[in-house]
Amino acid sequence: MNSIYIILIFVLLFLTISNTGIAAESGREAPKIDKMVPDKLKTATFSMGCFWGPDVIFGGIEGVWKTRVGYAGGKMENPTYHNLGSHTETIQLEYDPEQITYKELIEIFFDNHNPYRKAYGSQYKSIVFYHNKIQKEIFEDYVANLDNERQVYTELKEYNEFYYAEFYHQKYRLQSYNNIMSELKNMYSSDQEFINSTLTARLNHYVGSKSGMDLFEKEKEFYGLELETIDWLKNFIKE
Ligand code: MHO
Repeated sequence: MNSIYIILIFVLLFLTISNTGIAAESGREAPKIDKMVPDKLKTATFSMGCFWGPDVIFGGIEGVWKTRVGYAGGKMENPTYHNLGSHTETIQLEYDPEQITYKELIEIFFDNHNPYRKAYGSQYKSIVFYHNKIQKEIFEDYVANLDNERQVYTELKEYNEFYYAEFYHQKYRLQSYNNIMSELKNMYSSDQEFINSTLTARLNHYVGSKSGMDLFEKEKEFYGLELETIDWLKNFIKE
């Protein structure tokens, strides 16, 4: 008999705790698109100049679900923007290989920076960090088949460690749009969630490039944004 009461008390206690948990979270509803992220994502890591640009570009690629910027390739632990050591500005992506291939990502990588120029310093080097043998071979094949004689300065390195850049560098272009940011603040409970959100990756692409209308039209119902914001974006995106 006694044990039944004890169990009952625990059940009630659990219900109370879980309820306050939900209540505390009320008003914070992650956008639907962030719940649609496929399970089996793969990671790609590239350095291609200032990381703000590639964050905008890859954020608008269908099949790329997450982007984040940071530092990689150097020796120092916990680098920061103003104390980089030998690290390089780097973008890291999570993509669905059934929607986009690594070869296609490599194409985007080459099309969006100049791999034929030697970088002035380690901060802006061109690097492909491969996560496995297949990625390495795809990169090597791609370079071997470039039909020109110019020297490619892109380095090929085995992926080792990626340090997140400071929050203000993440989805950098998006962060300057206060109208959208104030709405987003109600959707995420941490910086980490904001950084790794598909919605923020997409929005950063739209405001940073004024393009991506097709993807916008396709996905906008899953963004969970106010109608006013959707209309504002529709006008803002040019193509
Ligand atoms: N200092 C350059 C590049 C910034 S990027 C994070 C600029 O202000 O545009 O290296």
